[in-house]
Amino acid sequence: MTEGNPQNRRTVLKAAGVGGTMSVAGCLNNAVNDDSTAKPADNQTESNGTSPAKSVDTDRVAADPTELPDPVDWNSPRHHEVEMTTLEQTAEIEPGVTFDYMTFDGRIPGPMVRVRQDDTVTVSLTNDESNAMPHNVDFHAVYGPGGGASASTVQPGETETFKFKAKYPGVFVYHCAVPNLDYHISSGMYGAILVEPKDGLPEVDRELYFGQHEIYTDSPAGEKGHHKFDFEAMKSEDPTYTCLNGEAYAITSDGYGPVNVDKGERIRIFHANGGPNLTSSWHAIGNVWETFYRDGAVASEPDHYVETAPVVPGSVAIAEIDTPVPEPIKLVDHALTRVAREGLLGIINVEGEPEPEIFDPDPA
Ligand SMILES: [Cu+2]
Repeated sequence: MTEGNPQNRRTVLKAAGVGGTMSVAGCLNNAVNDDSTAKPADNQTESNGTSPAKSVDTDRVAADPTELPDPVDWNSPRHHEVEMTTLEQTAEIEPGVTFDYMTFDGRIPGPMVRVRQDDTVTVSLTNDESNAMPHNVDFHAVYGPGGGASASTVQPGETETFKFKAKYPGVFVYHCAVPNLDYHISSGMYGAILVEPKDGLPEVDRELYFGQHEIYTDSPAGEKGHHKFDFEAMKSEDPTYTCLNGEAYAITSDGYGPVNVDKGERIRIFHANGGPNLTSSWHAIGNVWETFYRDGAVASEPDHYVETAPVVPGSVAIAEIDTPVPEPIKLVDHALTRVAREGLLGIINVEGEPEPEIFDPDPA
């Protein structure tokens, strides 16, 4: 835990310009020079003895939001073999800030598992031999002890297996559920499983898969060096970073780049909230959830034209949006401090010709 005045935990900050047209988030560690976003007194970096940054095991933990399985195209029950490997790896939350992550298959959120209702699934969970801790996986799509957690608890260098039948449709979180499960989830161990209803989901032009979770460290956001996990901050539910896909501002031009789409596409977005603790007030700046499945409950009728929707920890929401005008759509948690100061932002960049009948930035 950071020593000294807790008010100083996050003195290195940058506003993300969430309301502007052009501005997107920058690295939090640039904020010390950003006079427009902080009072002078707030512009002092607390020196708390953050350790030097570690060498990284991987250049990236942020999952590519365009990588998810294709829609179900089969009409009778199938069997699936799902193999996942848990990895404990040091990587950067943002440039110059390292953290000891834990992941499924080296990415956050972990890979989406996609099946059809009444399919069967054999899950083989391998705990990489380089790891130090036991891990397991609890699928919220499973009827069974711990959602498979007890059957999949696995020591480093070993593999454990269980099988289940996906009896009910929806999209659900999976996560590590060892006794320190909040620590493991906050370090990155969560993902989503989509159980499509027997009649499938409506066709869309594109699907994207994001995950939100919060990271609790012993140093202020943006302070360069190695950030150790901070159990006291977690117990206070006071995160240092709140991330989309595991890293600060990963899916923006300051990270790995936005997702580019063509004007007119209809897009389905899966938003997994791993938590472990904070509800997301999920919102798209410059757009609206045209169709919204609360908690990913696809067997229920969706809502329409929802501006901001709660996505509680341990759930995955589904939204479908239309893209009638070119613009950067900003995916945020409308608890906007998390956007301005904790790293949470993703951009969908809609490309195409202007549509002044719908939006005219400069009317005559
Ligand atoms: Cu774990």
